[in-house]
Amino acid sequence: MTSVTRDVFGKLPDGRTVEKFLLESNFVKVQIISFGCIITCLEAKDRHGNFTDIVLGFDNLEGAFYLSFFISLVLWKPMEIENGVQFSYMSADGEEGYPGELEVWVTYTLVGSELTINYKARTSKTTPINLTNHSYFNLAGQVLPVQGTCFDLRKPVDLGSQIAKVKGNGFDHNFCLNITDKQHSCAKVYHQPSGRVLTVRTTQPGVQFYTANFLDGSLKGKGGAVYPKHSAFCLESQAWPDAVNKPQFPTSFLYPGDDYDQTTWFNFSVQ
Ligand SMILES: *[C@@H]1O[C@H](CO)[C@@H](O)[C@H](O)[C@H]1NC(C)=O
Ligand SMILES: *[C@@H]1O[C@H](CO)[C@@H](O)[C@H](O)[C@H]1NC(C)=O
Ligand SMILES: *[C@@H]1O[C@H](CO)[C@@H](O)[C@H](O)[C@H]1NC(C)=O
Ligand SMILES: *[C@@H]1O[C@H](CO)[C@@H](O)[C@H](O)[C@H]1NC(C)=O
Ligand SMILES: CC(=O)N[C@H]1CO[C@H](CO)[C@@H](O)[C@@H]1O
Repeated sequence: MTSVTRDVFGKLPDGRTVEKFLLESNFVKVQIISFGCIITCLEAKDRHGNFTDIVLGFDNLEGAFYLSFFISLVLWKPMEIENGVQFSYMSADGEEGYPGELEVWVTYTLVGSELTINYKARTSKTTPINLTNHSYFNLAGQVLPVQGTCFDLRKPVDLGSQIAKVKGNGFDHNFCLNITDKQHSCAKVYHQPSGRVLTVRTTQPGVQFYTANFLDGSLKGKGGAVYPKHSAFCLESQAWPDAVNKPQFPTSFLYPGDDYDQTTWFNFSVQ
């Protein structure tokens, strides 16, 4: 049984209210705000049953980050649903240069140890759509095998020493998933000291693996915590880079009358 509680998170500079939703199961507590649908806090049990927040973030809206770093974020309209919350947004024709009025729904549900994120959209004109877009390094459309490279993460590796093998700052790359089913396993990350395991499944064709290469310890996060380089990772399920120009890639276009429907499952367990 998941409880859902709703409260005020803060106010935007223009006075609009940002709400927060706390979803709580016996295994996971997650807080999501209506500004950018951001997960501001996610607590998962370790092998001793202790909850700890395992996402980076900031205590409040004033925590410069949300406002100055993510100024392209928008305020979504929230609705409480069973086991979760659904956010909707109407993107006007031409917003950020994209054609069509796009109605978007993002739904977070928590059941037991698993957090599910479903993305749905409808458009009035044909448009590419990629709801987890962040301006990260782009592989420029070349699909290469990972075998024999530092990118071969198909078998477990020690993340700290693997990052050192990547040229440049660390991982910030799209991995092309080998889709055999509508829903497929995408990643498993194990933290030995706490016993926590994060497994990710998705319906999306790719995942951007990012190892927080641009954090440098200058940002002050929750409770004054300092976030150094490589102190976190992101697993962003997404369309492959440059799919709009590559007909051989899984399509990222949404056509009028069709439904965009993508889901990612984050399962927090212990081992
Ligand atoms: C985990 O919980 C146990 C039992 O409540 C407690 O004794 C222990 O100190 C906690 N460990 C940490 C790291 O918080
Ligand atoms: C993709 O998966 C199929 C079925 O498991 C396998 O036969 C094929 O070799 C895989 N392709 C790549 C590029 O790994
Ligand atoms: C999707 O967004 C990612 C960034 O998260 C970007 O690298 C990729 O090029 C985008 N793909 C498309 C088809 O827009
Ligand atoms: C989450 O992962 C655990 C451990 O692998 C598994 O027992 C559980 O069934 C998973 N939950 C769901 C909803 O798939
Ligand atoms: C492909 C794509 O959508 N790129 C955009 C991702 O987001 C950044 C920052 O908002 C834009 O500058 C890119 O154009």
